[in-house]
Amino acid sequence: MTIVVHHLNNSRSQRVLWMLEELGLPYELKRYQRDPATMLAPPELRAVHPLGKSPVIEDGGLKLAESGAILEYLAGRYGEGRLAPAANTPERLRYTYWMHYAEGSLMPPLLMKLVFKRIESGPMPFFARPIARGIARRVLGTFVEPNIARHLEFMEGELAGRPWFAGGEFSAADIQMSFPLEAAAARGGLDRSRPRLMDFLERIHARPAYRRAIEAGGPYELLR
Ligand SMILES: N[C@@H](CCC(=O)N[C@@H](CS)C(=O)NCC(=O)O)C(=O)O
Repeated sequence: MTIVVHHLNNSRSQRVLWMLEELGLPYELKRYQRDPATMLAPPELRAVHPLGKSPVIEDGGLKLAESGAILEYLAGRYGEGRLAPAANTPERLRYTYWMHYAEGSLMPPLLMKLVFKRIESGPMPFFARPIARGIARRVLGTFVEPNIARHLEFMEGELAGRPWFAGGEFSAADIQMSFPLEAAAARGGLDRSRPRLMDFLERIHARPAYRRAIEAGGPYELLR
């Protein structure tokens, strides 16, 4: 049975394609395009899952959303020991930690940055602009940007002791961490001052399965 991926262009579902390519599993893509003005998913995705977000996969009778859950499911069901460290090891605990951290801790400030930047520069009545800009700048400067900087510092330190997030071996946790780190490089201030994180991005971008996933999923350029 071929796995179906409900794939939104330029989105987190890229990670699922990459995971499937790493595992060498066949899959079928159902494509959805973001609204170019709002960047939101089209309403058809709500017929797939009540939240109307991507990724969602279907595997036989199973339908599953949430990228971390999907990656863990694929590793458990089809990995045969690949891409997930053995249970009850320090590597497995780190794998679980980063799997949750990516969406639970790292994405929220990056998303806040995107939203407040849009408020800062978006269209609005002229009389509201200075007030809205002032609030956006204050939230960005006092809360969002210092938070992102702390995350970057933390992750840079974590990669000092090991090449991949879970340990010595590449795992699905690295796939899960790719999206927030790519978003951080596009709009979160991740740059050459964090050489280990930049090196991580270079190493994942060089993986053949990553490249095949980009070819399958279409142009992938995260919002700035
Ligand atoms: N935590 C969820 C987030 C899902 C999510 O927000 N997906 C975005 C794609 S990057 C989406 O569908 N956005 C379109 C929209 O909100 O309309 C996951 O990791 O799967």
